[in-house]
Amino acid sequence: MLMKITDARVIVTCPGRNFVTLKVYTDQGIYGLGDATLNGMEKAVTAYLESFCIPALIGKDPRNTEDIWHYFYRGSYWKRGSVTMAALSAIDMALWDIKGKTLDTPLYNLLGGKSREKVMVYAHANGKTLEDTLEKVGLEKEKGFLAVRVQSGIPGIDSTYGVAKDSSFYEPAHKGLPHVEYWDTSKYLNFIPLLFEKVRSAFGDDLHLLHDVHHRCMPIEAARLAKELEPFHLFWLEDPVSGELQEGLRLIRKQSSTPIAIGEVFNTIYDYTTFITEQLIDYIRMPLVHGGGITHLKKVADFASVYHIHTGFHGATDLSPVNLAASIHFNMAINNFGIQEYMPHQDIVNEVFRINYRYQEGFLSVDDTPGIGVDLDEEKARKYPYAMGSFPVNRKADGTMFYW
Ligand code: EZ4
Ligand code: CO
Repeated sequence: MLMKITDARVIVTCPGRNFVTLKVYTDQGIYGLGDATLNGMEKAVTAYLESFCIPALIGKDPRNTEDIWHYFYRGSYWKRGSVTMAALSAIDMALWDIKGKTLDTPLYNLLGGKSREKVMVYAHANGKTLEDTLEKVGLEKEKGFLAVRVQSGIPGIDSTYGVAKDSSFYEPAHKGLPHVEYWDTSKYLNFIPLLFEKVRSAFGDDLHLLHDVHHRCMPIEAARLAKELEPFHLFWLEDPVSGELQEGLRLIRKQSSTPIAIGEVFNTIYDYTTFITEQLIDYIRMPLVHGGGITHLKKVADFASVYHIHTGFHGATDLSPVNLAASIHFNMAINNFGIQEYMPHQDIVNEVFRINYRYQEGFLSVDDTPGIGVDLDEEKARKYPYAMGSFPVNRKADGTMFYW
């Protein structure tokens, strides 16, 4: 049998926030969906898909997921990079979706079947003050979560990334151009160990606790933090330093046994080689949607497993339900799954996307719909046109630009 890609389209919709979805059509009447959402850079990914990838896809056999991946990766002179890899991720996801639908089987079956029935997820607790944060952790625990990421406003710092002013939902980007936020690492470092001491003593030893530093420390500061948090047994400390300096993790590692997760902004295995081969981290954060899709992440996860490193994919609400469903399939299948980040999308998002997963008592599971199993209602999607949004930028009190 022959099978051919006949067309593909990019659908950009903004039910509360922007999502970019690639829809790939075949001559067999089957189509596949892939997530290409890159927060703040949605139009850049769309332009690359529309100006090059889609015309290059037409006529190819969608079943050749491996060759098509390499056509866009090796075949491209300008390799790697968030924008091009998000586009390639969407292509890859859509083709695996088609493969599952063609073979009438859910994606996890194509990746080795089930290693588990459901995947453990972590929730988010963000409070403006220590007391507020303690209360938020309690609320997540009541919803059955076994793992909670704890972020808090810091005394003396006006606004803290990841801690929403309006706490009804989590949205790191703002409409329009970047806001400026001011940052003070020493205030942060003085406060966080106290926060975790309180959370641990309030909720006991069983609850898994996570924390995201958002790349805000120098290696030696991160080493101090990891060491001071050691008594509170974190599940992980995320992005303690800016991840492009892989050698920086050696300093942290020498000082502390606090597990480290890194890489939500990475996009290929080459961002991880020192981390993995020197066992400098414990969890891979790079998600399917930004790390080259299923084809590439399967290789990264397998490589990591040799070094006893687990997955812990990024899963904030600025990644679409297509990515989340694909991630659950992937997590069900691989042996070295660790944890999956989970924030429920707002209801209007789940009106645009028809989802096939559900949350129950600390875990997510997917049903047996073939392929990835998520669909997109294009008529509803059209009701929510693109709206520009961007991340805040960070400056120190004296005005110096600071990292992400
Ligand atoms: O900054 O989803 O671990 N989660 C995070 C998120 C990310 C945003 C990026 O778009 O760090 O808040
Ligand atoms: Co993060």
